[in-house]
Amino acid sequence: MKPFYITTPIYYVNGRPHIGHAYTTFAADTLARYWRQRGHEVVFLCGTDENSQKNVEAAHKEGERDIQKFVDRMSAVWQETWDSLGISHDVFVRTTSPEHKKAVTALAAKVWEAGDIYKGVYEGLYCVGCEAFLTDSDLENGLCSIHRLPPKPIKEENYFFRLSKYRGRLLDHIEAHPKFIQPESRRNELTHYIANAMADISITRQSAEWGIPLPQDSSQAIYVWFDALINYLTGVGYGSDEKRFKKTWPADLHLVGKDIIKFHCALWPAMLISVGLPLPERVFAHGYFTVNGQKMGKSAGNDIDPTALAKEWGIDALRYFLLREIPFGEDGDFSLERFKERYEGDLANGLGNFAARVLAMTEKYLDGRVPEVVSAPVEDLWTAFNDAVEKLAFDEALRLIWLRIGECDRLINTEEPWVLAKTDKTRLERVLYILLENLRQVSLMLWPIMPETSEQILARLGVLAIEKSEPLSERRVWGGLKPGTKVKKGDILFPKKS
Ligand code: ME8
Repeated sequence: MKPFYITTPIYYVNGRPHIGHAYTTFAADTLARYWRQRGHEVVFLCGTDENSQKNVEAAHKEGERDIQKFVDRMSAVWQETWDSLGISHDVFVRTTSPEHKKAVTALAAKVWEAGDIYKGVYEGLYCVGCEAFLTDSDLENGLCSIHRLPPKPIKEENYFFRLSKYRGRLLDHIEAHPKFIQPESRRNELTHYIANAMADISITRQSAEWGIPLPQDSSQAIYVWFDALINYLTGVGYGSDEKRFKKTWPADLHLVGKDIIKFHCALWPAMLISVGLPLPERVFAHGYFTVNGQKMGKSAGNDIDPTALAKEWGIDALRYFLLREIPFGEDGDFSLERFKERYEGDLANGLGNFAARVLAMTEKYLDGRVPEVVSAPVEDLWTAFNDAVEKLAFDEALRLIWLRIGECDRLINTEEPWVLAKTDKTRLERVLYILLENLRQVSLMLWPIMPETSEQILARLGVLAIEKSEPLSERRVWGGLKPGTKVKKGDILFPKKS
């Protein structure tokens, strides 16, 4: 069976990862874990985009003349960051690796043979921040609307890709495959762009001191986006391991921010059609978030380091916050104040308190033993939960879980187990079973989003960790918590900070 193949963008190494990069990567990690938990083979790709002028400038700024040394050092920082944040990627691509370079050269040669590359003169405004030529609609008062810097006027002879030739085919594909670009607002944006604005694109730079040379004219370096997009192929064996490549490609999901949707939904599919490869199934663009209402960035000095936050509050709390707070696909805002509110309210007083209460009462009134199974008194949540995750509505998926936690809290308050312990042991056992089994169900559901917390609760419930157990289809059935199992309360899951 074909593995579920999911990718994040490969990030530039001109700086360290900030919380915006962690956002995309956590979302992709959640989906990778979601499918693994459901028994699918998954290939989850991350990486670094290294042949970029931005990286050269960053190296120079640090006084580093050896660009390769600089990107080696920075790529390691990105890899270490993802490792320390528990990202479960299977592949980490680097675009300065010999395999990637070789495959990019081979693919460019194929596009050339297809007659899709021609020599021309480019005159226009280039923004190094975007690594893109800008059009009028990208400018505000003469500055790049994203980077707020004046673009560089460039006039040079270079090579063009016949992107406009693919207009009709791209539009047909988008129409025939409603899932290809999501959410729908982005799909409409792209359809409009492809139909009205998309033009041939220059895919080489004349004087680039850094980059992969064009095989047919080595005085020119291949444009960083043309090179970077190909990572999604080279990361799974294109040009080096055909068997692996055939098994894995096409990607099931490219996860990107809305800033780079045009590259992924116009240039990239056109390149693939040009060389006769199938297109990715789905590209999903999430929104951008600000920090305390301000655009996040190095120059603004407000880019937030995800590792520092995770160290203080825990990785799972950060994952929870980002995926719960900002509806995936929409823009949002990050503030420490909101983060603390959700930490206290949803995690410490919500999930953490629910788990602690149920486990403590079982210890206290039932000697820590799971009572007899009670048949399902509540509606099955799984279908709604799975639907939400599969449409990448992570906030909705989490809201459903927290509604269930709220129902359980109300059950505790109305049944008052501490009274039942003295008056009605049978009823007490029934109530506690329902609560314990709900806690188990909720933990199984939470695993892709908050893996560590989920494992901790499952361990306290005396059941197996996710990866060591039977398939989820069996585990998720109500009544899986076996009578007699010993449970323990354990430490506080989300300690309060003040
Ligand atoms: O564009 N909010 O790399 P990049 C949400 N190398 N997400 C954000 C964000 C924010 N404020 N800031 C950044 C590149 N991101 C290319 C990609 S892929 C073939 C090449 C995330 O380092 C979001 O995923 O500039 C965005 O698309 C990405 O970082 C841009 O990362």
